[in-house]
Amino acid sequence: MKTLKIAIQKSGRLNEKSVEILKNCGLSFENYKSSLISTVTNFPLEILFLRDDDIPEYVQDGIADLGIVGENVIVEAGAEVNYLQKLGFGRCTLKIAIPNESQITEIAQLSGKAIATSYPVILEKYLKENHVNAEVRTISGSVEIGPGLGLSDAICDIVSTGGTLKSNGLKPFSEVMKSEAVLIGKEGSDLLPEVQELLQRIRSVLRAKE
Ligand code: PRT
Ligand code: ZN
Repeated sequence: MKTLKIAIQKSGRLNEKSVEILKNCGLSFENYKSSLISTVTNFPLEILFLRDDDIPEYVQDGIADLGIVGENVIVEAGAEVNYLQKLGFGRCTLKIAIPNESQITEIAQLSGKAIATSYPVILEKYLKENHVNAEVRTISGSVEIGPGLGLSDAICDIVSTGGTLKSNGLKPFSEVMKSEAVLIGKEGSDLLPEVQELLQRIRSVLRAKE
């Protein structure tokens, strides 16, 4: 039997639920915070613990056969991978938000404005589709403070409860994409019997939760 590799987030918002779904599939493995790789003792599988940003490429390049990561990260990376299964956790929405006092009411009014984001690829595509010519400012984190600092007129970031927007004096303006955690595979990996077996187990865990 081929030993598969699955890449999951090492720490962060998707780590706990990713570990949980694999354990619920009946897989036994140690989950030490310090380890970067863990061997499943009752299934031909190794688990790689990575930064979420690295997961789409690892799967595209076949370093891992499978991965669990947010759709937003896959689309931003432009990775060519197969979506095998939506997993129902890590749900969020990438939104454009503007300061509470902003007079902007229509998307066309974003033309000529600066928008701060950590998702330049997704944002550029959205602006293009909406025929908006705005300046995209890429920053790696704490995007929400951009408008307050005079760095940008708007932001494009992930929103879940909306609390972060609120506490930074911002309001949601438009929805760019919805996202949740998904199981991805290298193209063709779904043909492997071991992948089929794991996929079946994951689907029955998800069905039991419904
Ligand atoms: O270290 P590593 O690179 O692996 O992790 P990371 O820091 O890049 O990502 P992490 O762990 O923060 O998020 C992993 C994934 O969880 C994201 O790629 C999304 O798919 C998903 N997710 C779900 C979220 C959120 N909800 C979320 N609320 N990712 C980020 N946030 C942040 C958002 O950026 C904003 O700062 O939470 C804030 C907004 O939350 P609310 O509840 O105040 O609206
Ligand atoms: Zn990340």
